Amino acid sequence: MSHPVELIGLLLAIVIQVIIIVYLAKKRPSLVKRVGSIFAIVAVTGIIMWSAFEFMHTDGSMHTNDFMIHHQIGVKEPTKEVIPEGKIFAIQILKDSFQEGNPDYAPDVAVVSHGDTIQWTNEDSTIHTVTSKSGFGKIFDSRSMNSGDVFTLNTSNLAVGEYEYLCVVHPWMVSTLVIE
Ligand SMILES: [Cu+2]
Repeated sequence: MSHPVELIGLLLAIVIQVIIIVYLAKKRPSLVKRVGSIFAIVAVTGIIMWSAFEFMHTDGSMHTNDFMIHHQIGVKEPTKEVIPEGKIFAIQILKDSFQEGNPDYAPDVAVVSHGDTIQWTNEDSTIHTVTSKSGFGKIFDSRSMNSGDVFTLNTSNLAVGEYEYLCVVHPWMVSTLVIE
């Protein structure tokens, strides 16, 4: 689930209803059946609406749910388009690279000029990362990259030298970045 806040809210609503039903079962058994069925309808409606919102959000075409999320976790800043300075150097995360032994990052050793912008594109069907081996992501880390995602790294903030990097999901995927 991508929205833990909503999930907690839903669970809380269910727990509260259960507590009320248990309480009524002790005090007024005759009321339980009626109250119980109302709660059941409310719960089912809630779950349907919740998954509908979830669907609309993943779909990306409707933004009704964005309004709700903003209220819960604060308004997201619109992502700014980063205009890279210097050349762009493309590295592919190859298809089927998740399988141990297959070629992973291409080129395996990327030699770039200081100031170049590197763009890793995940051309595989599964999640990968681009994570500096040194400090385990301390120098650079793409975090989870879904299929089709692009990770951009501006090398002007990095020192000249050799950097090994790996995929934390498939640690046998190791390649080298050389900044000259
Ligand atoms: Cu991977």
